[in-house]
Amino acid sequence: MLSACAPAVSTSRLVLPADPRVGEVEAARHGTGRTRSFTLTATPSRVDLGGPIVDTWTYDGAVPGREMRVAAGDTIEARLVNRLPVDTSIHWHGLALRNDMDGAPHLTQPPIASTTDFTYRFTAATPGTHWLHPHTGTQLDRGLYAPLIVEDPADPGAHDAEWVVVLDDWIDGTGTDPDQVLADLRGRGGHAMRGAGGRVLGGDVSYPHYLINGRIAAAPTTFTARPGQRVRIRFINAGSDTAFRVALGGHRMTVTHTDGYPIIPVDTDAVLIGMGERYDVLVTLADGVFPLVAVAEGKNATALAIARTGAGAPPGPGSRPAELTRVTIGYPDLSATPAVALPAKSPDVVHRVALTGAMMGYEWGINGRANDLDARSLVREGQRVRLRFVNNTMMWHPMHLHGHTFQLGDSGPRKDTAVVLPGQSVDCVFDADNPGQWMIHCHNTYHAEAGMMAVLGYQS
Ligand SMILES: [Cu+2]
Repeated sequence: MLSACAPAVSTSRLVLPADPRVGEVEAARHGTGRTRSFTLTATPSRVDLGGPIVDTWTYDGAVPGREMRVAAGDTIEARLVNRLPVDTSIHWHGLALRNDMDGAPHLTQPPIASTTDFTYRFTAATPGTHWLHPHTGTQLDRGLYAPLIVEDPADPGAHDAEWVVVLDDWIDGTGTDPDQVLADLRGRGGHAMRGAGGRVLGGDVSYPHYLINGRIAAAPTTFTARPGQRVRIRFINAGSDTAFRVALGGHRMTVTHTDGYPIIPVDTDAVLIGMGERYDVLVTLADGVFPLVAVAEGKNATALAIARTGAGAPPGPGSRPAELTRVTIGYPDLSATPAVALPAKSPDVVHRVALTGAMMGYEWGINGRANDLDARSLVREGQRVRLRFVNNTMMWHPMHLHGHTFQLGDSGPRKDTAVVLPGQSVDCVFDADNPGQWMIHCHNTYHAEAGMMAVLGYQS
């Protein structure tokens, strides 16, 4: 069963992050020649979520962290200053970047120790709605995340304004912290909320707060525009254990991008977003005040933001627009545009990636192995690869591959994070064009930390 993963590493050479080939591929990326410099300080902070005051960890005191926005081809030079009491790192989620800057400790770089700093430097070649977050322990479930928007000069820009909407589930500083949450899940075998609310996409953790752009529903942020303006909304699910169903009251949405890549546009009333996923939509705003609602699936709670183009009282924190229960698009409704669809080709290598979990205890794994960075699915540069995620557990998993944007099946959307439902399988197809060692993992922070991590390894 594991034959695809079994070839002995000793008989072939792994292309490691320091391999000259990594630098050669980087040099071949089309760059603008422009360098954009940033400094991020990961630091303990006291944050107001719109009522609740929490002690947490942030980038530069803000939740979400300050948006990083560059043009495709710019070189990002980002100095991370670690003022946390522990190691950290930054992963640039969605970018196909050089392997040694991917931010996966122990795989692509040493951990960045407390009171030290590290400068990331890489070409941001992949346009789209991306984001950044630590790849260390449960840190993502604190306040350490920020949007990373890579603008596409080739994008027609058929919109008047942009609204970046970051979704999150929040527990840190409310009498517990994510490390304690993980310890509690392990202590009681986890899965307390599985199937809660009758939703397939429930979670393991009951959060006290759900946020849009760092605010609870009782104190929402407001996006202001003029009636008739066309707005590009960039949704990012930065949650750790929550799928969100989003809708804008009084509006339909046209979905244009999945995980940063263009799709053939599809109209919908609502969009379901797993952890790590991004969707871009276009809406033409009507005249008035409208709730943008994110339902935490299976958790009987919502997050809220307001779109205002005219007069009126803002909708209340319990708003549940009718659009939430109308049409919700799913993967079968989506196709990559011809420009980014993969040309037809039979795979050179197929890897079966079984998602596994023990019946007892809070243990997750890939192909039965927990957090095993030596459990590599091996590929060679130039190969067409098919990863077949097979979910043998009772829980859903948003599976993320670093360094690549795969296509779902032979004609689906391009993505880097794909929801795999219990008992189902999902085929992720890509060309191996970014040599190095890359994480494959569940984007449920607690599943990943409890073992659902493995590696896609290039060999030469
Ligand atoms: Cu999972």
